[in-house]
Amino acid sequence: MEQTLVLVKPDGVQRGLTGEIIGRLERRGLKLVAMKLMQVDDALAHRHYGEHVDRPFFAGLVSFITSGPVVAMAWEANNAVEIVRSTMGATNPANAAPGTIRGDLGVDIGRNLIHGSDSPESAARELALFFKPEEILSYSRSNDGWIVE
Ligand code: DAT
Ligand code: MG
Repeated sequence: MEQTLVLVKPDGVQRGLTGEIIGRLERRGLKLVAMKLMQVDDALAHRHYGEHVDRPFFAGLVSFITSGPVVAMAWEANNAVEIVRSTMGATNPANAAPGTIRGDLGVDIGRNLIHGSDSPESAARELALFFKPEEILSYSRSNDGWIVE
């Protein structure tokens, strides 16, 4: 089963939108398999966002993601990466469709509330940065059969 890393970024935590964001992913039918409130340090921020190191916004991105607690989660479903990405909406909330997390809750690309891995390969790499293998749980829900055929 595919798993993906989600972060409620510091703006989401500070604005009291953690429950709103988790609720949307829960209602979609994704299964929560790991979660923790944590402070991202400089080293973790650099590893997590390593692909963007040469971009002009990199320093601001690191400073933002380390500016307060984040809620790190692993969510599971068939096609979890794509389902989370479509639920998040476009990177820039100004272009994100209404009905998406970023499209309903944000206005600025530098305060876009949520991170979701962009491919199964990124998800595996990012999940290993944020969670020990034993922190990602395996369990069934009594209503799984009403969510997946
Ligand atoms: P996403 O978070 O949708 O996967 P990304 O991986 O391209 O987007 O970029 C990571 C984060 O960096 C993004 O959530 C917000 C920030 N960012 C991206 N492009 C930016 C830009 N042009 N100006 C400012 N911040 C940007
Ligand atoms: Mg990305």
